[in-house]
Amino acid sequence: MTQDSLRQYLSSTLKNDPALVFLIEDIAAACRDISYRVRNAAFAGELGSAGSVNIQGEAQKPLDLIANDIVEQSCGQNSKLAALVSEEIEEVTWLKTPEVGDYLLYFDPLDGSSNLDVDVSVGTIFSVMQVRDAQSKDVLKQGTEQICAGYALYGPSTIFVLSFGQDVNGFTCKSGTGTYYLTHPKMTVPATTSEYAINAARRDYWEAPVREYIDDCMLGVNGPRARFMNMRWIASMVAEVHRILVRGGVFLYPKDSNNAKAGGKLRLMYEANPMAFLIEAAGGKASTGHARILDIPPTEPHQRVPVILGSRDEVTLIEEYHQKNDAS
Ligand code: AHM
Ligand code: MG
Repeated sequence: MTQDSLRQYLSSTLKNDPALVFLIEDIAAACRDISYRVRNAAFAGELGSAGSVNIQGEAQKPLDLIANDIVEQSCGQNSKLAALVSEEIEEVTWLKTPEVGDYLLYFDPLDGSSNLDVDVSVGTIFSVMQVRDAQSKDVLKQGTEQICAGYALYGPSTIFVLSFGQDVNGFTCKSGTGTYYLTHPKMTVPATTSEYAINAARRDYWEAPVREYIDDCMLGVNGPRARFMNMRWIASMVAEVHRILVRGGVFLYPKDSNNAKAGGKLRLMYEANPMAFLIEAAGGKASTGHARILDIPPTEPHQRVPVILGSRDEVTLIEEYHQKNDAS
């Protein structure tokens, strides 16, 4: 079987936009380097904690910071990249005076990094938007403005998944050569599913509609779902979204009484937006429980939001639990 390389795919898909081709290639190259650093971290003394906290108040791992630097260095020379918004850096990094058409790159350098020490899959998530007003240093654009989003998953293989809003395509990095080949063309999310993912340890914090939905799932064949509902929790959103793009499912990180003050757990600009963009492009749905994630007006670069995404009918059903609760 002949597979296109990422380079071939990008140059045929983005014929008129060489600067975007360069940017995606730089991101993909950064992900290859991060993958290498993750796989070799134990030899370099790069596991464990860095002893610092990020803007979210979360302990940083050495690899969070290393991954951030790798993306910055790999993409920072792109003449059309105006700014970087990273989970690990409080301030927006402006690289130039913004001009119309310049790119803005939002990224989570190492999602799921609490899994590093236990050797469970982690990844890099990214989103690209474009400057619309010259001279305006504005990175707070809603998710519908994304022109491209994707992630790299560092699991048994390193896979780079990408969408410009139509198809979602996955490219596996071939060990030895480091070339990415199109191995997962046109990934789609089935409309229905019997699999959900949530951190059930937080049950006492959940709002009523989430608790009712999960309780109904757990009742299995004897409950309102009338079937066995399988459960998964990896604690790396990037790995959960990949599973959903491969075999369907639903992922929830809802607002609850413990994270409500912050607005939720996951970050809008570099976690929820890019994943919502990919899931919608693959035929799925992404919601807060009340509204479409891509329609959320951002208020700050590190804003957190509730996230419910995956198979379309299942997300709609969870929204109905919220509507019923609102009406009662
Ligand atoms: P991170 O970006 O600091 O790794 O945090 C985000 C991660 C998600 O990947 C995952 O879904 C969630 O946090 C796991 O949370 P929990 O610790 O409640 O299982
Ligand atoms: Mg993350």
